[in-house]
Amino acid sequence: MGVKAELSPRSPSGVVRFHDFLPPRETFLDDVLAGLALPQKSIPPKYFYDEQGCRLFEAICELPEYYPTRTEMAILRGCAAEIARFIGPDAQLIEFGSGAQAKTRILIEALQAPFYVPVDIAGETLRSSSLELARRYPRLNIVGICADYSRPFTLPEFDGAPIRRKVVFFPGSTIGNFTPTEAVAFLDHARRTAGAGGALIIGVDLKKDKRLLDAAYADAQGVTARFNLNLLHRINRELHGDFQVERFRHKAFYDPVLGRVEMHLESLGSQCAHLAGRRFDFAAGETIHTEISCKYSIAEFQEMGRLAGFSPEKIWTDPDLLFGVHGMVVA
Ligand code: AVJ
Repeated sequence: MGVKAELSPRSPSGVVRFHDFLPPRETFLDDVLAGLALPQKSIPPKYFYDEQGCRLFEAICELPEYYPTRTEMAILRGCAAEIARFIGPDAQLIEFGSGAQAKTRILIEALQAPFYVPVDIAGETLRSSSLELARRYPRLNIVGICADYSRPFTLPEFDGAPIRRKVVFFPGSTIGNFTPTEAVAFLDHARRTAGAGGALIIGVDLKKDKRLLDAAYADAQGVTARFNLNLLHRINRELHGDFQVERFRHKAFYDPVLGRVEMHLESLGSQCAHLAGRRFDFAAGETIHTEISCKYSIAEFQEMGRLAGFSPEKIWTDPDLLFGVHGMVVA
């Protein structure tokens, strides 16, 4: 863990620095070993995002079938002034899972927010996006935190800065990767991060027609398949596993009863793979569950916010009601 000044203070006043709270590599190995030992083998979706996974996710966001990113961007653009009013002046914006920070720019521009704290597990992406943002907005102060945002990390202090409120920004419907129970616990963590007087701006994918959702998670070009299969490549690369990646296939479907998309990696035949001296057997058709993506109606999500100590105040949506951006304040 360390603090490193990557840029000296720039004119007129902005500063960029980075803090690292990276989980050790053993955490990845332990999580994969534990997940593969379960009756329904599974691996947490946060491990999708190595540098290659980040690139593939960026490509997913450009797909014609994957509506969430462009819809949320359009909502943020169209409602930027109103969102800025909701947030108010002199806010510190804390973004969980900041990635390429394209959505951030819309808010930063509208807000003139002087303090930005992106938190992301992918260190290179965090550094390059933050430095690029700093070039565009020279007065912006940025403290990039390289961390798994679902685990504890320390928020930076901005000495002598006039910060009126902390606002957690969690776009992209990443909250959908948690089960509803986990999501409430995560919202509670967001509320404690924002603190008294704080707020939350969170993007949440809405429930909708199964055909649209199935297509969004199993695109014609196979980019989502590559994103999913990259998890096995990553295990081979970083943990020296011997998965035969070409003998697995991407599987994704919306379950309207559970209100969620599930992604799996399905074994194309009976086979085994080795990792850290252990052997894992796969029957033909057996799957590794890699992701859930829960979808919520506006009312369902507002109720979850209340359970976590927020009071839901605003909802911004697109005309087709594909996606919702919620504005909530700490109750
Ligand atoms: C980044 C978690 C919001 O669930 O839609 C995209 C990830 N998975 N395509 C989602 C994802 C497959 C995405 N989130």
